[in-house]
Amino acid sequence: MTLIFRQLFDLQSSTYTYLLACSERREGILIDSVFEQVRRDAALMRELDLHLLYTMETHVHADHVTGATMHKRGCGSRITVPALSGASGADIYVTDGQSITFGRHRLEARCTPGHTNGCMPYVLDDGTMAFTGDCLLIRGTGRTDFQQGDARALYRSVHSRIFSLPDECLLYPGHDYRGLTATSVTEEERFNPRLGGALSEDDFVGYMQNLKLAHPKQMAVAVPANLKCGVPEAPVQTGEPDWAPLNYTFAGVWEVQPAWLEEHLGNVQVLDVREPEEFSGPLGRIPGAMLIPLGQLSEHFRELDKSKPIVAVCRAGGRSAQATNILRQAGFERVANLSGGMLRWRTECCTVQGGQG
Ligand SMILES: N[C@@H](CCC(=O)N[C@@H](CS)C(=O)NCC(=O)O)C(=O)O
Ligand SMILES: [Fe+2]
Repeated sequence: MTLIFRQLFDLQSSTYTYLLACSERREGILIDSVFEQVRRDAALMRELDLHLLYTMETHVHADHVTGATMHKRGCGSRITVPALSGASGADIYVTDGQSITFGRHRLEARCTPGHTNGCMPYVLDDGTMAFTGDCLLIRGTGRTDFQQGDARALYRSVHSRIFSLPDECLLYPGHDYRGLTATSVTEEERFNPRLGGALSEDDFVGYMQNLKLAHPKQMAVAVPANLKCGVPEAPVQTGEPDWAPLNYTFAGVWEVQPAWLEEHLGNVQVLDVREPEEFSGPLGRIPGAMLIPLGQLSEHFRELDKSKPIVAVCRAGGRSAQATNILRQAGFERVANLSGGMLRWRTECCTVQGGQG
């Protein structure tokens, strides 16, 4: 029973989202999802063949909007928030000591007020990993100057609820502003410059009173939205393409399936980006496909019909994925990659022009 674990990053807010899942039952959870990354994270869940059971918030974030509601709308996941967070619209209001189970694994909630009242790190059942949210960062801590921030409470929370975990327990923070990814209990106990080593509660209060950080840029939008679990103010313009049932991959490519393309060959422009000898070679080609080898694509944009969506194809779907990136950068909006290229096209018995058997 292996734990599937991914640390995902949102560059805009320096937020970490954690995916944890049970390899046997294929059930997973996301801790601190980000609104702008919902499409990416949903793609990863799909590619790993995982069912999202819960999105879990460590607290009401001030710097980004949670993706909880959008995930719920997309796949029916249930929203958990800390009971003391003040957020409404969740499915589960988590209290101290409560367990959240996914497959054969379990996370236990640990209440740690200080950054906000409702801060709730989660500890994995075997004590090897904890997700600290903004309570404890790597060689740092969450700020205590807004929401219900309280430096004394935070010092006590970290010492009693985090430093009491096993020494080797790996700690995964809600953010890191330097690109660091993980730390451990013993490391932070010894080296945290705000509250580790011999530093006292009064030392910590003095440190925090003089942090003088600018407020997060998104705060005015993020806090009210997160108090409603990330329900968007206005109907969301998702930017989802509507000309075909496209699939977004974790690699960042929009893909179309062979069966759809075969039925809609007349409505799109099929662009084959293989070399000429492949185009006339044994794999054959898609009826009506236009040949522009990938290396020459940027010199031939004018030959493409802007009024029709473009589906790019190659042998196995790699070069054509790159072609879709090039076309998007050049301003073509309705562009997709043929999933699996000619190899899959043939496996699925779609119509081939030329080629062998
Ligand atoms: N500059 C960041 C703000 C960063 C920030 O305030 N982060 C909060 C987390 S919600 C924090 O507690 N930071 C502690 C620190 O940076 O020491 C932004 O605009 O989003
Ligand atoms: Fe925060």
